[in-house]
Amino acid sequence: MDPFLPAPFGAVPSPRQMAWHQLETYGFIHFTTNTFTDLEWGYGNESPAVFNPTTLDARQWVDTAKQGGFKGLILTCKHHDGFCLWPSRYTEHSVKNSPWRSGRGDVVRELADACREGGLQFGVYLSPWDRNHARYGDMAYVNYYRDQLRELLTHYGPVFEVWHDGANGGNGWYGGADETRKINPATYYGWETTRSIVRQLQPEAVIFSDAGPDVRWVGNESGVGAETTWCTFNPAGRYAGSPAVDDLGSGHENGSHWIPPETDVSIRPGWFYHAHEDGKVKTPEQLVEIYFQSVGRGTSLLLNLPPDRRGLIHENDVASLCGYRTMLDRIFATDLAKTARISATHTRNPETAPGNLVQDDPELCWAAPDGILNANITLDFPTPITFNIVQLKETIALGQRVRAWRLEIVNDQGIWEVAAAGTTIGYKRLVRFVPHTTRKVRLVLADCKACPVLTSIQLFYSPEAGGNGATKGEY
Ligand code: FUL
Repeated sequence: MDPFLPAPFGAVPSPRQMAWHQLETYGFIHFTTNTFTDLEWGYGNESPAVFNPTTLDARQWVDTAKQGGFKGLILTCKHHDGFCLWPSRYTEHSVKNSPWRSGRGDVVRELADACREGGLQFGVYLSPWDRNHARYGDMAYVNYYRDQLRELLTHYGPVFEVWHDGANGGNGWYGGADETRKINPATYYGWETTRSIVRQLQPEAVIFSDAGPDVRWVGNESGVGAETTWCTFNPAGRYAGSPAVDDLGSGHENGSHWIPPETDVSIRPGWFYHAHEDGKVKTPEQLVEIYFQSVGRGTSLLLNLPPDRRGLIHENDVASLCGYRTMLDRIFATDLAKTARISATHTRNPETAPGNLVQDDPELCWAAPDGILNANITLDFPTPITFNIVQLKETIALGQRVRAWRLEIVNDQGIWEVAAAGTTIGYKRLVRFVPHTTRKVRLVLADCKACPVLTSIQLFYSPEAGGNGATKGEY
């Protein structure tokens, strides 16, 4: 522990969670028999013969994700229909009985390799609910699930995230039984044991579910994080598929564990590719909006890019994603805060000077002395700046401390005026507002749970940042 820094406050991220926060955006790949049957949830009775992408190219998925600025890809190795995209030795219901690559293909291998080659992280989604498996509902299936997880976590190199979705039980084919099976999601899967398998085989991987243990669901599939986002969370009594509660987005201010939210959303209306949705791909503007409302609210963004029947990400999706990236690059091209002389009402010591906030160095921070629960940081500019976006970063390695802040400017009359305000900051907080021109800006940390510690403050100007150019809903 650095002697110049304050002691950590409350629950703090583990090293694997810190690495995950820094990814910020990564992609989801939903692909299975559904792609060929036009379904969202396969019933489990699909013949492997339907799985036959004509020109599957995992490198194209990786290239597309990289063009979007994404740092990883998570593949639906098995969705609820039970079809496996790798030749699992525990089932015949997989690519090995499909015509694709004459039954010798392995989508998991192709994507894991392409990710490694392209410098992306690779993650796995393995649906706990399996509508194909005859033994779904008893212990034999849970063992099967764990065996499959072991295959995926042993044979395909490093995995950065293991995704357990919460859809559970219901009607299905179940090896021909063709019936409805109900399980108790709180107890059936024995999650503690399954998690220990992940920890043992891939200690660096974060585990996602509705309740963590490393990353939690944001609580909706529309790409929106909560205005107030605490990474702290009380997971007691929660599990994958817990009845929906509306605290997933906001978390718990004094939560016992660090379990940050992940915002998952599809670039199309559905999670799987459907030709009839080719005209409904989200526009670059909509994706930028999602970025501001997810990453900009302290969550990570998991954006789904479903390959089509060729096994390629469709041209419309590629075009939208590139458009989104170009817009973001333009919006964040120039950090105006860098030209400021920066001072603070309270500073802990010379090592944590306020000038650190504009250095663009995640290792540096500004910190207030112990016991200081509100402080101001002032930026003086040699010439007036015009800006309409603020980006703040809290030094989350030491915990989430800020409960309320506002950004003020000196207006034409020389009076301090509020430009923006918010509650939590966390890993990253972005707020857009009407443009202001000024030579003096101050960040008022109005209410903190412990002495504040920030990593950066950045200011940008962009006429295309969206958010209706207004502060509405932001404070
Ligand atoms: C949900 C599933 O039911 C959807 O099909 C999709 O995979 C989504 C990401 O998770 O639980």
